Amino acid sequence: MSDLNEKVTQEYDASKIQVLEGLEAVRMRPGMYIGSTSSSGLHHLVYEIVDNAIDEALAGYCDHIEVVIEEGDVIKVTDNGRGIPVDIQEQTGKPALEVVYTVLHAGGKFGAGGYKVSGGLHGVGASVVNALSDWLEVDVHKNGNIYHMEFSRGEKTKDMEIVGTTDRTGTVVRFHPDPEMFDETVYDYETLHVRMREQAFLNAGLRISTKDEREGKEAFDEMYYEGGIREFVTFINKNKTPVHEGVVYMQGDREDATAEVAIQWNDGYNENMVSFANNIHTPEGGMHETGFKTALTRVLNAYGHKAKLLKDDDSLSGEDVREGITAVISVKLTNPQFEGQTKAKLGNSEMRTLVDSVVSAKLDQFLEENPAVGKAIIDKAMTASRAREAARKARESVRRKTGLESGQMPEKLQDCNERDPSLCELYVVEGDSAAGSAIQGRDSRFQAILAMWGKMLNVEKARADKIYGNDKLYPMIVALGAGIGQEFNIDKLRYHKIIIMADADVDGSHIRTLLLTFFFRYMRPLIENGYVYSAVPPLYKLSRGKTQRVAYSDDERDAISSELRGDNPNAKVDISRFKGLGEMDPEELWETTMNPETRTLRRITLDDAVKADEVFTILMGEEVEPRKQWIELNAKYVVNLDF
Ligand code: 1YM
Repeated sequence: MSDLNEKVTQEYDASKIQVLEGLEAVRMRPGMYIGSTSSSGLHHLVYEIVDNAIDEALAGYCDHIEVVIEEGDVIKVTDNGRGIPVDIQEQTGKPALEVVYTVLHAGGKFGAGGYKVSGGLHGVGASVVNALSDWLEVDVHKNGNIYHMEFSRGEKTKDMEIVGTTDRTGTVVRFHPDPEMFDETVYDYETLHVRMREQAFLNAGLRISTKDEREGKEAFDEMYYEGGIREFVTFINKNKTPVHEGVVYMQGDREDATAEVAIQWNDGYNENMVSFANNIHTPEGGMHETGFKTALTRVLNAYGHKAKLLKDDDSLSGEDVREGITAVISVKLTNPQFEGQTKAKLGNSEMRTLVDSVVSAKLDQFLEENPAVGKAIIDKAMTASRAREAARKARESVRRKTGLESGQMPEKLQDCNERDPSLCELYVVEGDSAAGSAIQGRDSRFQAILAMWGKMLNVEKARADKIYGNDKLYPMIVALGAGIGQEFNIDKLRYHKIIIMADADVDGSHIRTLLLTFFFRYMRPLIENGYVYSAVPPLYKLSRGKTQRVAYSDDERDAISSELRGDNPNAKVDISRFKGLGEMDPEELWETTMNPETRTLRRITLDDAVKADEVFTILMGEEVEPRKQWIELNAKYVVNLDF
């Protein structure tokens, strides 16, 4: 495995495991350890186990990992590493394997002299997964033997014993998430598949295979990328048109860290930068991104002047040189410092210096050797620069005409009385009659309504100047009050909950997708800060006699129906399906969808910016064929088009 980190010289030694805390803490406050007990936390369990296997790969001992969803949502993770140590640990008198799975924070990687590189942030590991599983078993192939152990809810249920012989080494973990701990225990294969693909891109030479056995699938999806993040960039750009051939790849080390950057420009207008530290996505950026941006702007300006592609007084801004770029930045370091609201920002300043120097040295060299690519990039940035100047002028004229700075609010907005943004909610409502009901039903003290209708501008195909001038988006930009794009200022935002309320039909998902595309492209901090929500209207109305209830899912419908029937199996319960928001009267809408006491909101996350970008591009981009394919493939899900 040429591209993986070199072997760590220091070997495992049982005394290096540090014992920190008991596992009850995990079951008391699961959210503290895995983020949440919703679907995201459920999937997090798999990542924790896989992380240990990836650490083993980073240490140079493992080159294949399998992840399988078995019947009944049992997860099985297999690697071909050394196998978790099974010898008796002095401090506890127990096998190291048992300690790793029953003691919080136990693991070689927490002791000094452990792995060169490990996840760090999410490295709470195996014992957390064990604590949150109603059943977990481990088989370690090592020393020619298969060592087997079982657990339940963090407690050992079977002592370690040898159950057979083997001619390989590695670890196999199978677990079932504890239904007492999670809102739901059904795994989404696509979510795991996308995450594993990302990990395969980030670890060149590592093979990851995934399979969903729940519907009798026989074959594995295989992911193996010799080119690592170069292939990641090609993958992200697959439905885009590059402006130059090939991906520019840059790599460099210092004694305790390595940095890799891969970039390619396409003919679009968006900047798509994805960064990682120790394989952990850092959507809030940080020092590695800063180092990249500074160096990119400096190197391209210097090259442009040197190659006489730029006039003496021409100067390209950071935004200009990043227009249409797809960039993947990946750093691996010993002591990552994660900062920011969601701990998704890298704080190590030495990574700024490292990435800056890698890009400075390697990009300049690349441009010297590939002048045609250099010219394509500089031309693209020059066009961006001119367009940005035109956009600035357009914006100023719109501002003057419409009094954007006068604080005047658009007609389509029914504002609330409250002025503290942290208490204010903006419902963006699709359709006239739904907006009418929402205006009557709302609590006008803190709930504002913005009506939207008609076909919205497809923001993927438009540049910033058109967006300011657009009659659908303009009222929203003004209502939110924080500007767009580079000028977006979250401190000026007028509402901290922006709730998209649209029907659960194709038109509804269309408007939702368009709005999310717009937020994603031009107001991304809104999503990053967790300010964007999707309202969840009920699907069914049930009534028996005078009792009326609503249900938000098929399961809930069935549960309420049998509850209403009580002991009387012949009782008639009327069930009708809500056709749309517009059909509800104001009280119904308030009670089911808007009242903070009773409503359900789904927060829109940017968990997977790469995936979101892919879907947006497919649905909105120039290429018709991938869009057709996507819609055909996902036709049955289109109703739930959410990110
Ligand atoms: C399917 C999950 O956990 N693999 C795995 C874990 C470990 C090792 C190898 C390992 C580490 C070391 C030495 C070392 C772990 N070991 C520990 C501890 N796959 C999976 N593969 N030998 C083997 O760190 O030096 C924790 S995880 F603490 F025991 F060393």
